[in-house]
Amino acid sequence: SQTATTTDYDALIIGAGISGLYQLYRLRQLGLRVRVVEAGTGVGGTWYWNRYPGARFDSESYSYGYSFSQELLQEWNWSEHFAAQPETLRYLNHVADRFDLRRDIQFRSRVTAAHWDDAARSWEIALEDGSRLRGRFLITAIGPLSAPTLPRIPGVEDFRGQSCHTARWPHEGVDFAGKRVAVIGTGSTGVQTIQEVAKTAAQLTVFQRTPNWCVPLHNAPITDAEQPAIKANYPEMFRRCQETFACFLHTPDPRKTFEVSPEEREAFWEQRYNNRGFGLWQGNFSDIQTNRAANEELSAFVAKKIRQRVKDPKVAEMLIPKDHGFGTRRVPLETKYYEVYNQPNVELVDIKATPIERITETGLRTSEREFEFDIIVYATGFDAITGSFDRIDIRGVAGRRLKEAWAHGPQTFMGVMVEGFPNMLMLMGPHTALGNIPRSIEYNVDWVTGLIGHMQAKGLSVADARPEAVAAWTEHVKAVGAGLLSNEISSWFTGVNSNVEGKQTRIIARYSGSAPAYRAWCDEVAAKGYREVALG
Ligand code: NA7
Repeated sequence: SQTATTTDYDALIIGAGISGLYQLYRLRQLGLRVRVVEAGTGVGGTWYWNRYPGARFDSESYSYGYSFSQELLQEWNWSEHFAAQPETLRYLNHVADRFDLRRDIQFRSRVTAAHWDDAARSWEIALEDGSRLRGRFLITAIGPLSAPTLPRIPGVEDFRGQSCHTARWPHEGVDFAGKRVAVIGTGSTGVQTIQEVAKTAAQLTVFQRTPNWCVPLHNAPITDAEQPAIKANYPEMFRRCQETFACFLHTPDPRKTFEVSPEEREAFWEQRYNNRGFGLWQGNFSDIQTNRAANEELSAFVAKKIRQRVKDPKVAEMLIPKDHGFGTRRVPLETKYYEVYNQPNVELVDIKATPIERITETGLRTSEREFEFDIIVYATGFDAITGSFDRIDIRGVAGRRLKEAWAHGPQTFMGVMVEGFPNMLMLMGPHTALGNIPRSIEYNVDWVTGLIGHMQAKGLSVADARPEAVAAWTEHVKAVGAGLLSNEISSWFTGVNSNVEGKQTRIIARYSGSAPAYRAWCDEVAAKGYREVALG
């Protein structure tokens, strides 16, 4: 509306997950009036929605928590090196309570539209129930993996048993005991689910389109003896996370793969395979993600492990990826995943060879067979990175739609701003460095808070990225992504989702350079007074 000149809030934040909670905390420190709108009935974001059995960290728990409060770090005890979802959700609820965040959050509030009002220099958002809110700044804390996608297979609505996407898991849980269960999808979610369901289901059938390279998580409880050492080491540990490529604890080896002898290489990989977490992926030789021959060597090592662990050689071959090398997609971490296929109650179906033709009332039908199930689990992933934006009708200056602005791939300034969408600030938006997500989030939030604080100090109310800054950033994103094997492979890293119209071709969806390089760029923009941003 042309007449409205006041705003209800200084800032509206969409989402009460890890980024929304911390952004609220930081903006309060600036004295801003902030409202968080959250679709769920509670805080936690990813950890609120993804309640499927076996959901847990693949990053070390202590490296994943917030780092901004010494008191919080010292009072919270993680129970395992890789905590399970219920514990993480408890942690995020604890954070919300401890910092009294809930009074500024409204739940059950899904945002359907967000429109920039040039006259009022503010954003107006609409909720599903028709209500509207206004705010000077619009901060999207909507997560890179929050728009779940069901498979585009005919008959999905016909199934009469229980069916569920992993990211829309019922709060009361699902009992698999004695049931005939299908799991569709073998990404990191599918792998975690399958391990768990196989324990109680009468019969588990896994429908696999593309196998992934999975390696052992090696989870363990944190002992009473370890706890104080972890707490004493926090500053050093977070410093290490800031130095690594993607903020994980694992440091790459500076050597190149073929600089060491085959025996030494084998021993090095063996050691990494037997260690906790992402070591084999993030802590490998420096050329493993760029040198094809090196990557093939490593892939052969992991293939050998799969063959050793799966008894039926035919099944083992089905589980070994043939179309992409190790680490070129997100590496699922597992706990006895491969051994599941040695169980008599578990069957693996290759749906590249025999595609699912239809979901039926009683199960599903492949090109070869009819199956009956009590439960179908869809572990089919997300319309990643841009998908969470696409489902909100976001319009900037002159009513321009964000979805159209990004029709040929996202264009942003540092993944935080979009030209023509003033005062919209994205946390974990496209072309941001992802990696160990809370580490990246804290940086993003601090940067956004810095910009808003700067504007506040100078009495400015509108910020828009300059077109040349967007062009330079988009070029930089392309440049740092060149030569990375992962950018030549279809996955959510490259914006491909077979279940979403128009997302069949690869794009560069995320910033694939190093986190330190990302931060250096953003730090410099702030240090030089935000010259790349038109402020008014
Ligand atoms: P992913 O990694 O995108 O995995 C989705 C899985 O579902 C993958 O195996 C897909 O096969 C499969 N899929 C998707 N659509 C279909 C259809 N239509 N038919 C059969 N199979 C299908 O999602 P996740 O939830 O596992 O993980 C996402 C991220 O969340 C993860 O990387 C972590 O960072 C947290 P495909 O490989 O496409 O052939």
